[in-house]
Amino acid sequence: MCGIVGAVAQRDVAEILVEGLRRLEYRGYDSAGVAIIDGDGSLARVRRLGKVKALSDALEEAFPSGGTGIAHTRWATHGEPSERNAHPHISHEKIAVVHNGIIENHAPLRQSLIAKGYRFESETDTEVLAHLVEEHLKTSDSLLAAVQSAVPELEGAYGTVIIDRTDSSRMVVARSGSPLVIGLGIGENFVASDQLALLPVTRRFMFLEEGDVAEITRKSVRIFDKTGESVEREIHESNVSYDAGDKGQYRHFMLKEIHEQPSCVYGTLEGRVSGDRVLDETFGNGAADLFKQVQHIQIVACGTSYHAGMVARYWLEDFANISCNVEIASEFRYRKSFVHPNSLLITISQSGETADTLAALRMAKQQGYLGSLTICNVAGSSLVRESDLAFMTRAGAEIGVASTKAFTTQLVGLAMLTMALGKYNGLSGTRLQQMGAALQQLPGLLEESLGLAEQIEALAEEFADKQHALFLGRGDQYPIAMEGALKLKEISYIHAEAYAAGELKHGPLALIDAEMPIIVVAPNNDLLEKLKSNVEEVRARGGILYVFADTNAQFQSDDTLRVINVPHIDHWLAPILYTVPLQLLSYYVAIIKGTDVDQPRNLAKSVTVE
Ligand code: F1P
Repeated sequence: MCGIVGAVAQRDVAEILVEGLRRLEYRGYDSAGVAIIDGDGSLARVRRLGKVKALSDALEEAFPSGGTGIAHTRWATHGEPSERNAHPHISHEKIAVVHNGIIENHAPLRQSLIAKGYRFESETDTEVLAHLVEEHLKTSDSLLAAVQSAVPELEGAYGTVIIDRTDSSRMVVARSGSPLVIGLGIGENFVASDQLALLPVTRRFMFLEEGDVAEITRKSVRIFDKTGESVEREIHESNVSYDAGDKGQYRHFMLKEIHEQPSCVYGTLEGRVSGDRVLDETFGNGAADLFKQVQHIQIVACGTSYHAGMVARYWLEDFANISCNVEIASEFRYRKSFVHPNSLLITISQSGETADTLAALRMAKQQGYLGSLTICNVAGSSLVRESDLAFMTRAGAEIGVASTKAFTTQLVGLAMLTMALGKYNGLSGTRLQQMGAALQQLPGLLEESLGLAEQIEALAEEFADKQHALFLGRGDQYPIAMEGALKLKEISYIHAEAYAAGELKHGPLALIDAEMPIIVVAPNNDLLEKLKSNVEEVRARGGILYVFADTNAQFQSDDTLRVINVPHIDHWLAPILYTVPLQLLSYYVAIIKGTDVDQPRNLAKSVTVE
């Protein structure tokens, strides 16, 4: 979603800001802008609808000089995507503001500011913030004090950076609900909504906490918590490596990330599984004590991460003998749910910043859970910091908006959790040994499954003119069918639905005809024979089937059924392996359709508003 970059330096910062925005492009946005206090103390603001490239082209002719500036990529919430609604927003050519999140009480604030004589140029909630700070500045002796007195009036979520044209020595930042990280340089300091934006200029970061307001100058950072107390925040040395321009040999980040899965899975397992044992410490300090007490699990997540949770429910109940519920975070957070005794709350999120998931965690903390664990790919993210335990997937930065390697490594984390909990709940030593061995084989099998790319690329031709597609699976492959359908929707814009194959006759069979491709995930498990019957039901009604099947599943290709053989795997881990061909299918269909694979329309990588 929206991205923020800010800088206070001696050197000109325009290029640093634009490069920062470029590194945040993957998050999804529709317009971009910068504001810089130039040498003669005026505000130079440039905004463009569309890509950061359009902004940098506009800036190319005369890069505004100046060492203090803010920049933003906007993902529209209030007001259409347009140059007028793009950030930064300005009050009286004096205050400039960039903002992530939503100011929920923007309407009454707007009315009261209009009554005080402020004129609004945009339809955004953010412009309220610019005028509000200017109003408070009239009765405050510094920008910091003005922001501190303005923020209690705000309802909703914000990560914001504010500069004042009349004082280029500082910027003031505030965080509530939208992440901000301060990057520490030598004689210069920075801020961003994601450390990736600042990696070219620093590796030293301080993560702001909820309610923090900070004043950043070239040589100092002063942070105040929500009570106004001066506080210190720990400095983290980042080891994230990411070159925004580096897709390597690949045409898109998504394809690169699909191909990285064997090594990411290997990295996620490394040093954490030995024989039949998953080291409890992998989940954080105190995990063993907590795991021994767990009798129930509640999983909360959104989108692709929710599908990982759905797979985990099968595993946790089948192997670890622990009851488990899974719910979409935006639903969970707004209803009263029953908390079973000794329940562990698990959140799953690639970004660690998803607003609904974070809100669900915060709500659950008041409800008597034994503790909370997050499965996450971003160290230092809000979910990681606010959860009791964290399992870090080691997928590396995922740039493609549609999640791929983050998903498969989440599943690896959940598989390891199943073993770790199973150990305390009657999972036999022999089975644990087999599971450990199967995990170790997974990277190699994933590599093998990538060998299907050429075959799937050819197959994709048959999908490109379709309007709809149906995905079918049973048991722990049902969520994989859902994930396959989501991927196809996200990047090819083809309408796709997933059904548990047993549900076919309860409705979707009515849709079957030769225009509706039906994709089936068919590993060689206990449900294979049932699934075969479902396949016949579709065939009998003229449907065209594409079956991703275990080499031993004995499906025969013919005019109405195409078999794509997937390597044989311990059926436990089949959901991870079968994800890969479905990712490849949506990728190649999207390529034929010519969509923006890495940044699909209307979607964002980090969904920091609800
Ligand atoms: C959830 C999610 C992703 C999806 C996209 C938008 O995010 O729905 O699954 O691929 O990036 O957000 P998260 O909670 O896993 O970060």
